[in-house]
Amino acid sequence: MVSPRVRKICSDIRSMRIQGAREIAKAAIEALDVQAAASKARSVKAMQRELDAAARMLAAARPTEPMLRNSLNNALRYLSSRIIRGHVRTPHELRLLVSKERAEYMRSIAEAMRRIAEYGAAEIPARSTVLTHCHSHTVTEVLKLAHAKKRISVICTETRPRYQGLLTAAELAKAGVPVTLIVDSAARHFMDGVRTVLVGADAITSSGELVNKIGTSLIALAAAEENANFFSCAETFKFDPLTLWGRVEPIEERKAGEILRSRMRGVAVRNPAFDVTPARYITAYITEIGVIPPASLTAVLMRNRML
Ligand code: RUB
Repeated sequence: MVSPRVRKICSDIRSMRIQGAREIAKAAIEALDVQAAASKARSVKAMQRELDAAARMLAAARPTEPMLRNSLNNALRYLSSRIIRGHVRTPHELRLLVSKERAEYMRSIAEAMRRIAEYGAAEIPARSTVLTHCHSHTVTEVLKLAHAKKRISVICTETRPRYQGLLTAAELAKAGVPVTLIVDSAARHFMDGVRTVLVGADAITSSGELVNKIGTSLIALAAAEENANFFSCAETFKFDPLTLWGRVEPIEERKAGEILRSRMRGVAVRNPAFDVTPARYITAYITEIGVIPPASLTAVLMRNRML
């Protein structure tokens, strides 16, 4: 039985009260811990079944999120390997292990973020302008560090229909980074003064394509036309291993109500949350293991035994 607190976390992910691939994945790992703590299961097997059910519900909350799926799969695989080896004998021991796993996950993704910020800041020329889209917790860390080292300024798009760009603008302004907010359709207009575009990632495919907030691919086209570098700042957990086997990343389509408050007679509304930027428009992925061009990403992950 999935705990009501875990159901609430799922609904916060669906409603985007929790947004951004990284925060969603963190919330899911926390939710496993919540599930284990609340569990009344009398056996390890029964508790494992509850954790599996919670993980399935969490993974379904936002379909375009490999970091969410990868993080949950990794955690469940680790728990079952410890159980199979006989290291976990009681529900209480499993609870402790889930809690330890959560702490280790938080430590490792904080370290990944720190590294991405270092690698990313190194790619940005001093006193230059960077354009970003939507709200990526990874990108804002890079921008804050780059500003501390190199005095940059940032242009950020408001990001229709949910206006996550306002979160970016507020966060950067609070950190003292000079930031200008523009409407999404002004990105081309401002691109001639931009040296670098930084965006986050929801999913990365085996052919190096980037799945990110709707509008990202138009910004990549404008950047290519102006010869601005276009980077995606992404933990390697954003890579979807199933795309190696031909899976096509699903694009989440959200309700029309996010675009129009009331329906317009005779007008259909489409609201895809993400789009796909082809690899040829991406200079490189800035990851915790280095700055990697899309064409070599799969090979590098394999070489590092991450696939
Ligand atoms: C957010 C978005 C972000 C990525 C990466 O979309 O597209 O660029 O999720 O974010 P939404 P992070 O607001 O629909 O979740 O770097 O924080 O993982």
